[in-house]
Amino acid sequence: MDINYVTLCQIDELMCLRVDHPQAKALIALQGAQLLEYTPTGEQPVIWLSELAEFKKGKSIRGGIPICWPWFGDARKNPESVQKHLPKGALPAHGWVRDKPWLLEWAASDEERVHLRFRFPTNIWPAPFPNGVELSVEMRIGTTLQMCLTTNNQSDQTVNFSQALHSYFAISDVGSVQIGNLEGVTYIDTLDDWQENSSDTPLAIGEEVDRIYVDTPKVITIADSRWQRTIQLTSPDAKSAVVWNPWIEKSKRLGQFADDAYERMVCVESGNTANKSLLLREQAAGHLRINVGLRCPD
Ligand code: TA6
Repeated sequence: MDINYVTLCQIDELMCLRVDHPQAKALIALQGAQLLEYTPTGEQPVIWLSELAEFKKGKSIRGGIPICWPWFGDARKNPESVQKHLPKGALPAHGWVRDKPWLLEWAASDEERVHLRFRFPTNIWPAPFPNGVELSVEMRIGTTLQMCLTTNNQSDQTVNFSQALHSYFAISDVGSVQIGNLEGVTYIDTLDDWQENSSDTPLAIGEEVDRIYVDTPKVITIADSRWQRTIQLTSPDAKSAVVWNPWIEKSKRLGQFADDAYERMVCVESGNTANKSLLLREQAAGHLRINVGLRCPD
């Protein structure tokens, strides 16, 4: 590849793109078009990758920004409108595409950023999911990270799906961060029998958290007092956001996850999940965009 700042490399079984640009470094696996690392120049990493990440064909990689599509989480916990498109029987968590090869369709760079576009190599899906639904993702990697996941419904029917950009953010220490802008926002607590709840204070993490916030604001912040920065996650199209930290006990049960890794990461996953799944009419396209940037503390 002769694009400035981008080199093709192999890590164990997987082909990856390494971005080394004056403004930022990044690593992307062609499997899942999964951004694995993102570090703006002169900063601590913004996106977290497990120290125990495995680069094996057909196996999801722990960390980065997995693309969850055309369903999020447990397929059977999705609305009927999403499930009606899915085959019966066992289905993997977080959809079909995060552990499959994608194609690099386009790459360019300038002094500001590297711009990449990946396409899922087929629009033929397991029945009864409609054929002709195309999936692509664009990434702009510079002083901020921008991603846009596009679903292009070229089929002759309406399609319902749930989706998320499952971002693992790097933090200094779980006791030093607060998730902001979710005060007063209703969430579904998957750890409390999927009951609805809300809180009037910024979220500090002191136990396992696995919440689906709905009707979320465009901007969610991760304030990190020890690294003296705030990660700003802007998601103009998302109608939901999952906040997840496995805490102590679940960390011991997770694959590719050190027992103390919960101290160094938090997931804030912009998407259209739970009762905020997306309906796309035939010949229509839908976008899920995120912009990740750093803000010095106020
Ligand atoms: O982040 C929400 C969540 O659904 C959690 O419940 C946890 O399962 C996490 O995703 C990780 O899922 P994975 O399949 O990548 O281990």
